[in-house]
Amino acid sequence: MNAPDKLAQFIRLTREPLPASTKRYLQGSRPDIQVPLREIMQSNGEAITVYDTSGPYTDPRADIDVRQGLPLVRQGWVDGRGDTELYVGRPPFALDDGLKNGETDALAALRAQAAGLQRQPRRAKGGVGSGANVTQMHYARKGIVTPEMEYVALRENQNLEWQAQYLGNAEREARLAGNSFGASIPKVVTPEFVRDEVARGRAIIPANINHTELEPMAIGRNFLVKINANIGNSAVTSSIEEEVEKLVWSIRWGADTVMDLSTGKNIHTTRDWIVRNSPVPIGTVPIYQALEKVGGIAEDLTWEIFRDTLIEQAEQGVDYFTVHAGVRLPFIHLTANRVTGIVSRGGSIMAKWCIAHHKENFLYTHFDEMTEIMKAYDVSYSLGDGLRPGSGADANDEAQFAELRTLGELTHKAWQQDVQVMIEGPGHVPMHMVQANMTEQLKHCGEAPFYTLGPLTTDIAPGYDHITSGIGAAMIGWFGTAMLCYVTPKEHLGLPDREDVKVGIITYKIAAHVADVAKGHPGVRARDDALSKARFEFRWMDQFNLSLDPETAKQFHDETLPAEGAKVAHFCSMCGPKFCSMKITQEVREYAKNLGVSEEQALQSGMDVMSDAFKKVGGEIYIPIAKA
Ligand code: IRN
Repeated sequence: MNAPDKLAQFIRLTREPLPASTKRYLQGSRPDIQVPLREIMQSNGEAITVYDTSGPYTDPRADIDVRQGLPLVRQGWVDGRGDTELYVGRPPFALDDGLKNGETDALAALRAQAAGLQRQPRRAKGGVGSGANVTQMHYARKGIVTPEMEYVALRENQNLEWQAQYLGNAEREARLAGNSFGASIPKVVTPEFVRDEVARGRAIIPANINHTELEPMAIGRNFLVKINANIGNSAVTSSIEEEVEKLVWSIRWGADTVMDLSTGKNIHTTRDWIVRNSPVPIGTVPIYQALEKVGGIAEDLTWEIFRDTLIEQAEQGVDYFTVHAGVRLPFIHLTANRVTGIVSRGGSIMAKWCIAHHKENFLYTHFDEMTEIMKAYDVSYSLGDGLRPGSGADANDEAQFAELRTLGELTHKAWQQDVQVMIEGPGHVPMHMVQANMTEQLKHCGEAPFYTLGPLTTDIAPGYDHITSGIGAAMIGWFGTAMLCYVTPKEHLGLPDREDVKVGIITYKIAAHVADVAKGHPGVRARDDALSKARFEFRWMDQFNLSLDPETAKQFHDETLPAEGAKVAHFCSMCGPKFCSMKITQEVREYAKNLGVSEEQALQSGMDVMSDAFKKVGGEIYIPIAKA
């Protein structure tokens, strides 16, 4: 089987909806605003809806051909604004073997068109440098509510009916109320609220005008916490098909954005495949590709090569760029006495360039020019943390915070041109030092969304760094981080495979969800409550189906009790039939009901009976064997 066919087969497999799940759409104010959600139906007839990142892949009605890419859900919205133009972009496959083999640009373009992957790019009318601006922030600041904003608003509201019931119970609501550390989370997200958050820079909607396959989403402290999964080949391993597989796989389990960190061969084509087949925003670190273009020699990088790379990727539809513009020349010496020096790939590339030329980082000196490019395509900045700590010992040091303050300064510069920004954060930070990161970020970066890598709370568990970092991610998510960059069990050890990607995502879905619950996001507890109820009522299949990873939950259960009958049994193999606490509670309730007394009275009378019996046998805890 050839590679695209193998991929098509894999996609058929991942097109299976998750168990008991149906894709539904919320209808917006115009026919082409249809917001997906997943409805999980329980055996008692009650349904729970959950946020759905899986795109058309899990919609049985969608006709998907990976060679053609996904349907262009945003095309009408972008066209409708009438402020963009088609133009002749870069030749495709600029760095791939096609051109290296002597193929002309025109031939390469034809080949790409035949493959259904080459699209004529679009930019703001007038192009880069004309001042034209097509960012969501620009519209928001003009008071325009875009279809993207309305889409996001509908998407953020989950289980409104459940909320009505829950919020009606004042005692419970008060007891379980969250602490959002100063965030202002609305009870119902409206399109106007989204517009206001984007206008203030407190949220971003990463949505390149060339990524019309995108189902928009928001990243911001007052919205649900999001997670990012990194995929990408390296020079050593992995192929284009495998990368698209990882994309489809990642969104199936809940990745809200995906970053393509490819560094090896076919970097341009891999990205084309990924963007054309992605319903979630795609991020990249363009300096990686720029480095490929200069044969891996950091000193040979120039602003011009970097600028061309930005435009090439913006034309393809990349939604956000990690840019390590805060790695300033005067900060580099601050890392000299660190235990782990500079651990960011992009950060170390820029540090090497600065030292070699003894010049200020060209990403810093050309920042305004770069922003001109971002606004012509609506690419969002993800300002990179090139000086993040790579060990607990280096956490919160001057190098890290000097860079963070610079990222704050650059945020305000980007906002002058209405370009959307989020700020990347660490890294490795012990638990007691996590909150300071959020506090500093809020202080210096004007509430621009924070996007952190974990942080890893200890360094002693290679092989388990999804857990060491999941702890830090849950904490910092609660304090206000808007997006969590996942870490897989293979972190520090090797390139993750499909199973590692899934484990990383599920771990981060847990971190994001517990943060949402702690912050008091309305509606998010619905799933916890439904699952708890199913557990208490021994509705095993419902318990599996409501979980983040139904397959694993069912598999673990079935390892010891595989029979179908066990799926309705009132116990599991953990405690066995006699010691199941939930079963005993239910028996108490049943007993009380039969006696026509309250649960407390039933318990008391049971206690009295046992107390009498105890006294009758002498009232001793330890009874001599002979007497017993
Ligand atoms: C996220 C927060 N801090 C770093 N990240 C991610 O790390 C970033 O989004 C990208 O996926 C990756 C960049 O790594 P380097 O180049 O900084 O090591």
